[in-house]
Amino acid sequence: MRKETRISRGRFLKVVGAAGIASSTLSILSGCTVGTTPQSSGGGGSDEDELSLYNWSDYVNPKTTLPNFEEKYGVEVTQDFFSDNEALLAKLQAGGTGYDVIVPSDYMVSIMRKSDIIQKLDRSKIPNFDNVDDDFRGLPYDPNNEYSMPYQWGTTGILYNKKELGEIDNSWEVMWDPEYKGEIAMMTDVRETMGAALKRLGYSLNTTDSDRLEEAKRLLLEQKPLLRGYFASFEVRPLVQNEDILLGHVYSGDGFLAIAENKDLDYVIPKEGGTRWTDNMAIPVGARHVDNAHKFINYILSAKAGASLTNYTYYGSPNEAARPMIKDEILDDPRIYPPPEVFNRLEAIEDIGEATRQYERIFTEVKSA
Ligand code: N2P
Repeated sequence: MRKETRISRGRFLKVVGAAGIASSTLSILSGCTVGTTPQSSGGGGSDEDELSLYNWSDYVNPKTTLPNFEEKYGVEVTQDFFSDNEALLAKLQAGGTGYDVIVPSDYMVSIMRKSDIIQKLDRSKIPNFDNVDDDFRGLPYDPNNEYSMPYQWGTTGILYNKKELGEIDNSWEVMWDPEYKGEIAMMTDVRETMGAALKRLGYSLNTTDSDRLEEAKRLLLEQKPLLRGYFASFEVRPLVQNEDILLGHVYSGDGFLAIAENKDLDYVIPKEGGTRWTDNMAIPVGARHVDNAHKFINYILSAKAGASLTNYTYYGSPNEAARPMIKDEILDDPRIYPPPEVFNRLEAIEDIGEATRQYERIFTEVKSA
């Protein structure tokens, strides 16, 4: 059983593993911090020795990423989890989080820049930016990397039980198949689930066309009675892994973590296309440990930390220098590093401005229907 254990000031702060799903769910649902809250940093050690990270679940190598940073810099890291970009945004908008490093995806970096939620980076403190692959520099959401540095990238697709279903036709259609009623889970992530419906219809997942969005709504309403429910990706994973359901909509790494535990599962990127995303490290306005935040970002961009991340998470690395240390079985896996004909059918989620509200309204209506 995998475990993520961190020790802080001689105490176990938390254990994340099978049981940790519950604890990270609680943290997300209640908005509570697991471990020492950034606001209550008493108990020894100065503020300068701390770093508060707000991250996706299962997004560090539990053996190396945080422990090695803590040891190298003498900084104690507290990690909280969010379930999707919208939850991250809402938390930051509410203010007073004390987070020092957050990990928004591409379009969310753009939204956070426009809303003054993240601050400019001091690039002189991040020399390891030199390690970043050209393909991951200057992306449209932050053309000069003034506010963000890439963390990991991946895709969103379908985790399924191959033993029960055989090789499935790799199409979003399977998630609408009445034969699997009650055996399907979709993500609560608005842009991902609206995106899946739009892709199934053959549209861009960044469309702002109201008619197309209404069509996607009808498709999601048609699917809803077939679903076990809408869940965060890290909650879909155990449902499929433990064979409670047959088909789950997941971020690729959650799929591969499940496959590592259950060889009867597989992950596919639907032929109609889906999302490819890049997650990024950024420093919120109001962060209390800005210097440590820069140290952390620079550390993650080291070749060793970058490779160690990908060797655990099964997400792609934007770190070119890390490549020689990434396991061949990952680099050669077309489900992780898709070939151009698959990759080119994927789209990055973009900041679509005012139309965001329309996506949110429709998805709320679908969920409450
Ligand atoms: C990590 C989830 C990756 C985030 N488990 C998707 N953007």
